[in-house]
Amino acid sequence: MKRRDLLELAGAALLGSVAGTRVSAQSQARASMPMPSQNLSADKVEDTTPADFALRIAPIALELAPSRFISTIGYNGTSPGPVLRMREGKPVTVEVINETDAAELVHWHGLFISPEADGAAEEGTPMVPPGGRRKYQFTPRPAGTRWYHSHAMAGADLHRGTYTGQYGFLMIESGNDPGQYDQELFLALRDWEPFFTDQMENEAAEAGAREPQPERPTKLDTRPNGLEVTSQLFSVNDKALGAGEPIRVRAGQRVLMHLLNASAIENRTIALPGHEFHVFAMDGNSVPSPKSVDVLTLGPGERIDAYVDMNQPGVWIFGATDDMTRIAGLGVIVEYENQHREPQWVRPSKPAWDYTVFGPGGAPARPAPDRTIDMVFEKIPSGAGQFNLWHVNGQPYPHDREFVLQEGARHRIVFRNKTDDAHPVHLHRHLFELVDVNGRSTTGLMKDTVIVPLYGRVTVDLLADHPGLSLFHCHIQQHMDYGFKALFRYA
Ligand SMILES: [Cu+2]
Repeated sequence: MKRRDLLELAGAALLGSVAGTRVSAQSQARASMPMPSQNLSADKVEDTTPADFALRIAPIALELAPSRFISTIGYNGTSPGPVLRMREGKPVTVEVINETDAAELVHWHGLFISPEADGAAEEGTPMVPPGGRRKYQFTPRPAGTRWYHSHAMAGADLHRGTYTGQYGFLMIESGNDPGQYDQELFLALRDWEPFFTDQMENEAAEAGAREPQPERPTKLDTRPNGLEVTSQLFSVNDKALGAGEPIRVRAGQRVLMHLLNASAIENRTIALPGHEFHVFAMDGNSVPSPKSVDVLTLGPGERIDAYVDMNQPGVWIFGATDDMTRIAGLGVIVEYENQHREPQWVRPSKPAWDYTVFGPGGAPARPAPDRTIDMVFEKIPSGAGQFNLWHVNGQPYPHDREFVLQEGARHRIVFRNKTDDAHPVHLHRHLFELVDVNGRSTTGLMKDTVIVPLYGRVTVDLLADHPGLSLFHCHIQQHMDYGFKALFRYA
C-alpha cells in the first residue's frame, strides 16, 4: 500500500493538514527534475493508435496577481488547460499522462461516450495511475461547448479533484457553427486556496428568499452544521481582477463569450455593467428562445454561450455581482479603445436569473413520460469539526441498488431539494430537458447540469438513449464526495 492510500485511511482531519504541504513540495521537486518520459509507462498501454491530443497532468504555479503565486495541478503546464477543438462524430484518441503521485481521471463533461471513456471511476473508467499514462478513445458528440476536468475524489484533501487547476474547454464543432463575431472569448470562473469553515455566507439563501420553496420541510433540521468549503481568492481563467490584460474591445464589436463555472464550491452570478448578454446556448445546447439578460448565474459545471454587443464606450468591470467575491478577484476589465478611466462597476438592477425564460411559453409539445423517478436531496448536519453528509433518497452513495432506466423510455425525474443550499446537479453521458423550475414550466431547454434552488424543485425529462452506467452527482466537490452521488443503470 502506498503512503497516500494509508493517509486516506488515516482520517479526514489528518489528511487535510498533510495534503496542504504535499503539492508545493512536489512542485519544487518536479521543477528541478523533469520526469523522463520512459518512466511514465507504469500503466500498460496496448493500444498503439497515435494520440490526436495529449494532456499532461503535473504541478504548476499560477501567478494570479503580481507576486501572488499559487501551487496547483494543471494540464500541459497551464490552467485552464488548452481549448480542445474536436469535430463532432470524428473519433479521437486522447493520451493522458499523469505526472502526479495520485491516480487521476479526466471526465469529458457533456459528451455521449462510453462509461469506459467517460472519466468516472464509479462507471468503470480506469484511473490513470501515478506516473502512468492511458489513452482514451471516443467519438465526440454532441456539438457544443463542453469541458473536461479531473473527476478524482478529493474528500478532505483540498488539493485534489476540481479544487485543482485540472480543467479546460472542449469545443465540439459541427461544421455549421455560427461565425459572425469579432472576438471569441473563453472565460472560466474560479476560486483558489479553498479552506474549511463553519461560517458560510450563503448566497443561495439570498436568491432562495425570492423563490417559492416547495420542498421546504415543515420541521427544519436544527442540528449544528458541519464544516463546509469556501474561498477568499478568485479569478477569471488564471488572473484575478485587474491583474491580467483587459479584454480590449472597440465600439460596435460583437463579442462571443463562452462562460464556464469551473469552481468546485459555489454557484456564481456575474454581470457586465451597461451591457446585456444575448444568451443563445446553455451547457453547449442551443436554447429555443435566445434572449438578452443583465446577469448570468452559473453553477459549478454549467456553461453559457452568449454574445455581447459592445455599445457603451468606457472601462468596465465584468465580474461577480457579490461585492466580496468580485473585489477578491472574480472579474476582468473590459476596456474600449481610447478609453482611459478608472474601471467602473455598477450593481445590476435586476439580478434575477431564470432558466425558463429561454424556452417558449405556452403548452409544452413534449410526449408524456413513461415513468417518473423522484430524487430527494437531504443534508445530514454533522456538527462542529465534522463534514456534513448528503443523502439521495435517504442514503449516501453507494446505494444498495442503482437507479434504473429503461432504454428508449422517457423518464420524468423530479429533483426535490430539502436542503438550505442550491445544488448544481449533473448527470453524466446524457442530456435532459427542463420541464419545470419551482412551478415555472418550460420546454426545449436541454442541459447536463441544473441548479436546484434551495428548498426548490426542478423537474426534467430524460430520454434514456445511452445505455451503460451513468453517474449523477452534485457538482460541488464536497457534496459529491460526502454522499451526494448516485448511479443510473439500464435495465
Ligand atoms: Cu451540492
